[in-house]
Amino acid sequence: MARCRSAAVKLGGSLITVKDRPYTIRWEALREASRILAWYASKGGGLVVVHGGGSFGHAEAERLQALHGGSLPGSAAPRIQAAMLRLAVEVASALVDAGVGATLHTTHTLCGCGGCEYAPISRDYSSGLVPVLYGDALACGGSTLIVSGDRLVVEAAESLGVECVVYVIDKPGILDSNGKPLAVVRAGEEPPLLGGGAAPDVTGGLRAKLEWAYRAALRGFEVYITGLDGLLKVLSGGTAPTRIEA
Ligand code: IP8
Repeated sequence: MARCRSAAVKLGGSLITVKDRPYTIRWEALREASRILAWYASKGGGLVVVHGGGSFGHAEAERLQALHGGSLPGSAAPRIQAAMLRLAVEVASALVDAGVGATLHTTHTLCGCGGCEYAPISRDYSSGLVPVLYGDALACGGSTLIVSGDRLVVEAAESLGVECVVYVIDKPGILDSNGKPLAVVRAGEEPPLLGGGAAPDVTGGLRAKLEWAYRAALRGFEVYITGLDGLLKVLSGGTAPTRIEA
């Protein structure tokens, strides 16, 4: 386990949910991810897990946005929070069932309108537990702020001082124009296939993820955007497509 002795792992909403079917979990993918993370933690790897909104938070936010003429008033936050909490409980439970000492933190109580507080996460991480947090929503003034898990995973990595940031998605990496995963993408490059899918995504999809990945690489983390096979390779000390370089 030479390369990543500690890692912040973002389980993408596209990986753990069926993004175009509201409130539907991809159980096989979630259980497989949980097994890999349990193996890593059992080998002594320090770990924080963040997950995305998929067909829970994104679908709910999009539905409420349509209801309110394109914007999200502060009164929309509770329903999005409830949707995310449902998913978060399932993710944390799957991790615990696989043997991970997962401890769930509700993002909307850790975060304020100006930023998030990572001390409770550091406390649990220092005790050998695996903090779990997730993309979420909170009421700020008169509107709802969506906090992306892609951002949280970078901030959590910084505050815990882990070595690697791994974004796990439902593809084997960032794809080239032939649909093959690119081995490396350098910060600022514009890969060809970033187009969003038909499923709702209120935080900017793959393009926004890549921007956060670039920031993490520029701040000195070893960063990957990869699939479940890639996650296993990276956490085993190897490398996998797509490595994001500064
Ligand atoms: O899927 C978004 O988190 P992400 C969470 O990590 C919500 O961007 C509430 C849509």
